[in-house]
Amino acid sequence: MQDKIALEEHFASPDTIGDSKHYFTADIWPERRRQLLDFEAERIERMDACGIGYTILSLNAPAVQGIVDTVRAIDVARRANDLLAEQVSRRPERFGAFAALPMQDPQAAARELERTVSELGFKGALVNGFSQNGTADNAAYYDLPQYWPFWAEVARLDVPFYLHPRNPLPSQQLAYEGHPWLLGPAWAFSPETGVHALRLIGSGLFDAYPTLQVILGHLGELVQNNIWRTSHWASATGKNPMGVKAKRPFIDYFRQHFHVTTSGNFRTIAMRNAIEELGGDRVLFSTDYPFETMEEASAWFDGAEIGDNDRQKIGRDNAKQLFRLN
Ligand code: GRE
Ligand code: ZN
Repeated sequence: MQDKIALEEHFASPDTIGDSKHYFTADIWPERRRQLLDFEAERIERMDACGIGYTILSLNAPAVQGIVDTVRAIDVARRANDLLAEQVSRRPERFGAFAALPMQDPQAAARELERTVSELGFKGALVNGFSQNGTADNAAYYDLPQYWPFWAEVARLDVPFYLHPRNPLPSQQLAYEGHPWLLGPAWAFSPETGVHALRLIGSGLFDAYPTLQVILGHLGELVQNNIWRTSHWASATGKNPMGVKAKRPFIDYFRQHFHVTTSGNFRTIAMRNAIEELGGDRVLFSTDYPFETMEEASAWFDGAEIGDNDRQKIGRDNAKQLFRLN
């Protein structure tokens, strides 16, 4: 398929490039490093070769979310966003931008979102899970009350919020001890991100801000796979006596406030499941470059056994609509 749009496509700034290194062996890292820092050369070549017309770029992970010093988090986010804005302005027909946000300070995050969306034309934000706030062993999740004014700003600006994975903190990795291969994309990214998404739902956030739209990568970060059971037990209308605040069944919020992308999960059964669960309007193509290859993502997607109407929507039209692209 030509002219696909991809939404989870990463770059790194000089401040954040080191965060991606440990995922790769020493022989592979120099190539990934080069690809993360590149905008105009290899990235465009590969997009052309793979039929990807437009990508919305975002910073690597955990990057800003892993910076304990709030002043530095604000500074690194701003510099990364300015670097990205400069690159996008050179090729606005090929690149759009998601803002990195210093969520350690909700007011600063709201201001940076306003700046990047209103002044720089960014399409929304991509945030790498909870933020380490003040001390390294502190995780701030965005359902907490101090974030609600931030969400009001997201709703006011009317842009999507992409909740991207990061690993749980070392103090929360008991189940992974002795099995470091379970961390990162192999497993830990998805339950960590899925729990965060469910916290947003359960907090009643979407009752307060009924227009908010959240994007999850990797075909739904396991939320999709368990949504009936979660909804069955956790909803206020269900069996759970533990004080969930959300008024309606979880599955309703999942269907009305979430989109999922194919980033890093090139599995037709899982994509079909997403189409059935959320509808073909809420599934969007992405690759997760350079952690995955555009070639594998595109070859899989272009040939996947889904209807051609769904392929057009997932490959391009849904993104055009969600981000109001021409
Ligand atoms: C990502 O950010 O998407 C990512 C990493 C590290 C490994 C794989 C991956 O940050 O998809
Ligand atoms: Zn990613």
